Amino acid sequence: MAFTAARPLIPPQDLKSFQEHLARSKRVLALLGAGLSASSGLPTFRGAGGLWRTHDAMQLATPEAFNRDPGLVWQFYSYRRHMALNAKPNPAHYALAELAKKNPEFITISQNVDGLSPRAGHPANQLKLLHGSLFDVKCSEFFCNYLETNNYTDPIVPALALPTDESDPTTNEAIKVRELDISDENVDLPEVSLRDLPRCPQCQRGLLRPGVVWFGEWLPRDVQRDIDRWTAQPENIDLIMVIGTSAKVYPAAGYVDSARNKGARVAVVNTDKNDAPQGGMYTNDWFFEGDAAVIVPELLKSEIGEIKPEDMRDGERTSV
Ligand code: BV8
Repeated sequence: MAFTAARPLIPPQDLKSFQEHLARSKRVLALLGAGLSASSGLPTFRGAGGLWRTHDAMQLATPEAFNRDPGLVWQFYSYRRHMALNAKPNPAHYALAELAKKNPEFITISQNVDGLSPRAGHPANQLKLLHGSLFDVKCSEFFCNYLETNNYTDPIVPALALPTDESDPTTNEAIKVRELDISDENVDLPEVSLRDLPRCPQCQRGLLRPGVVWFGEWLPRDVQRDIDRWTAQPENIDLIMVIGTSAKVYPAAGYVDSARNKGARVAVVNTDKNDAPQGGMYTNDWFFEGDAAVIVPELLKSEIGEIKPEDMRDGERTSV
């Protein structure tokens, strides 16, 4: 999918004042949400009314849903793994990675579990994956600490393979398999039985579950500690960029106010003018309305130059 960067309508005076502030900024934060990956073809949580098939996506992202129907929850996550593996980081992912390479005091807090920022080469020590990753799996047994990172096997077990439609007349080859989009409620979901779900190789008892943070679960302590240590340093925070997030989920959304309390100016990038952080917008803040994949590279160009297609080398796609 070619990313033709249409010349965005960023008001020149806003672009100028933002880039002047960025040039002066030493300690910078970014808070990322699903909107950052929207132009990579990945649905946001709010997109499609927050539904996956007929289910509230936020309800599926809970330990209760997994205990009730682990097959359905695994179909939801296997689908998202498949989509993310077949998506590509966009220029905004690369631009943020470039700024991180240039400024070691630029810390990025991501709510995204899609793996696109790591694949864009974002330095891992400056990228805080607050809600985990689709490509980590762990045992669901309370007393088992089994964790496997960077599992890109797709599907993770044969029973989670996407149903296909071999009768698609539009194909010219003899048998061209077309994967069916199971996020569409009109597509039948294959039966998945408990014994076909991924099992923990360590305790041999528990089911494996996606290595993401579900609602009602604590955030990864080490990640939260790292962020809190960095924000608690005596120096001011000069800027926080709030990119493609509705900033409604906590504790993640709370970092906007913590940065503000440390002197930060706020720059929001969002397609929806109404999706400003709950604390509201102050006079010397910026709201850049539009597609993050187009606006973010433009905003950061003064610091990192142009993001050219040849710069967009996609990293971690080991097993596809
Ligand atoms: C916890 C991983 C302690 C899984 C996720 C304080 C107040 C109120 C509630 C709470 C509170 N503290 C805690 C809570 C409860 C809860 C919470 O916040 N609930 C919300 C719904 C009110 N928080 C928790 O449960 C957290 N844990 O608090 O533990 C505890 C422990 C025990 C008991 C009690 C408490 C855990 C939260 C983490 C949950 N896991 N993800 C998975 O992904 O499946 S959250 C998940 O949803 C995402 O990670 C993200 O955080 C959130 C979705 O938000 P966004 O990413 O912003 O996406 P969204 O679709 O909403 O918006 C997209 C935006 O992009 C829009 O603004 C749109 O306009 C814009 N956009 C679209 N296209 C583009 C674009 N912008 C630019 N360009 C585009 N092209």
